Amino acid sequence: MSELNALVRAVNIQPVDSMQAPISRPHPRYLVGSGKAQEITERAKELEVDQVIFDDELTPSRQRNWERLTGLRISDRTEIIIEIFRLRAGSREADLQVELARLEYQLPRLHRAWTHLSRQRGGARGTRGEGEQQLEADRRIYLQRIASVRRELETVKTSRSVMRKRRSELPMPTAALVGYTNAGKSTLLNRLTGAEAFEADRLFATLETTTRELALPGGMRVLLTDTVGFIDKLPHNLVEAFKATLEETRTADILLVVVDVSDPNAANHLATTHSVLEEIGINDSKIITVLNKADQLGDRQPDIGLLDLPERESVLVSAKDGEGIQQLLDMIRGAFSGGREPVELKIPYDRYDLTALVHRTGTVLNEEYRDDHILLSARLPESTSGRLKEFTKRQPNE
Ligand SMILES: Nc1nc2c(ncn2[C@@H]2O[C@H](COP(=O)(O)OP(=O)(O)OP(=O)(O)O)[C@@H](O)[C@H]2O)c(=O)[nH]1
Ligand SMILES: [Mg+2]
Repeated sequence: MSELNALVRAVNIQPVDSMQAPISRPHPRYLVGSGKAQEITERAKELEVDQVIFDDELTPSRQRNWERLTGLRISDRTEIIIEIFRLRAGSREADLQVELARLEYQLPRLHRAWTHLSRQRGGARGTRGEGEQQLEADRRIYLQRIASVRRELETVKTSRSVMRKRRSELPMPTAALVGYTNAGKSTLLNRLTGAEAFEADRLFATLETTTRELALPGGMRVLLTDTVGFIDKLPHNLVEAFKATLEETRTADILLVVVDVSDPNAANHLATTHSVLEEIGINDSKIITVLNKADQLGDRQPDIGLLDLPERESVLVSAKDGEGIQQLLDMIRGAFSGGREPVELKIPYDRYDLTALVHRTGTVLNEEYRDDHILLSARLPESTSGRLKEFTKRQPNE
């Protein structure tokens, strides 16, 4: 509830009261049972509110039912999150992505206006009412707009991938900062690279990705990208819409998953982050879990659930006062350099793209162009050797 409160405030709505209702079985009409619905309605009338906001997503028909019941404006968490994104968007691409999510959210909810209209005008008998024709016209307009936003996004995306391609031709390994909103990703980027990414104590401060060069101990240079934050119940169409932006995350060699360790919900935030990563198709990247805001822990110990992550390295840091930063840098370096035995790779020509990955992330010791494959001998970081398992000729020490 405190998170919903923060979300609502972020769109300049003043919350006056909150109520919780157990949902054992989602009620078809109101989500909650009709007794509870009545109770909520009475409370809303009593407090003379303008709007009722649900933390769970309401189906279009439930939303309509609620509007009929209360005569008030009814929103849900999804609508609020989309609105925050709309307010924050600062580039053409982000604008378009949010617009797409917003149109898709509204499309099935267009009846609202129609219901209104047909009630006002008494509807039509037998023939199709004006309201219904209006609804059809509205839907057509929405669909056309959705199509044109998609087209424009494609164009923006193409130029972005050209840019990324150009960048990936540079022999630079990449890392990305991901995690729950407000975890401190931008602050960490600034701390690590001396960048000046926008950081603020507010939800979804960052909607654009920022990439900076990071010098690791020992001289290796990597590109570090800051990304948009995640949140519990992140609207699916926003995830879809932001896939292009999150592409940076998918192509990163390692992920720094940042979590605010001082937040009582840290473990949930981490779980949400991992499920969003999965949703955008990332499940085999090398991950370092960064437990940030250590300075705010005081005497408390970090949640043991956060530290006990199988096969995942974690480090306790404070982006604010610098604690643990050196250790984090060493870990990043370790993840990239590996320093292990060289592996032999047999890469078929139709997977030529993979040789770029090897060059980018590892040290190539030998490269031969055979008749039907490329033979590579290289020292690779774990992240890359994992991805190339099926092309490994022989594992060291086997
Ligand atoms: N005490 C303390 N505060 C921190 C630390 N790191 C970040 N913060 C604060 O946490 C707030 C959020 O930081 P950001 O860096 O904007 O968080 P973010 O993860 O980029 O958030 P989004 O862009 O919304 O996803 C800011 O007020 C920071 O000053 C830290 O180590 N300690
Ligand atoms: Mg940020």
